[in-house]
Amino acid sequence: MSKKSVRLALVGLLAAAGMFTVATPAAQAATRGYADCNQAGQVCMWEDGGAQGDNWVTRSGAKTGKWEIPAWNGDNEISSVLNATKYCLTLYSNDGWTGRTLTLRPHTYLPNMKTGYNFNDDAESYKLYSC
Ligand SMILES: [Ca+2]
Ligand SMILES: [Ca+2]
Repeated sequence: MSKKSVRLALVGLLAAAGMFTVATPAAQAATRGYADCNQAGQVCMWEDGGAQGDNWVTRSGAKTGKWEIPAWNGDNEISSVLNATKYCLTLYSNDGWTGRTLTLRPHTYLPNMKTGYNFNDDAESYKLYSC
């Protein structure tokens, strides 16, 4: 079973147990699209190519730093990335800023990591830094 299937099954179980209410689509936050992310000068990462699917990461470009991609909300899922900040963005294939890396220069968009980058569904943590 894929991680996504496990996640969906878990949500179903918890909902069936009455532990929480499943939000209707209208109640969920709108997925952040390419245009909004670009205009805001942020880092955004999406489940699918072309800035589609779940928007797992939205990070301000106001300051540098290191962040985890949450284990059940983005790890090994990212297929497109926009770095609309003035900083360099390095993706790491493992938690804790370890493993293989892929670096995006400032103002760079990778619309489809399935082709050519050898990093599809691979990123688990990331860093923003001056370069
Ligand atoms: Ca993906
Ligand atoms: Ca992670």
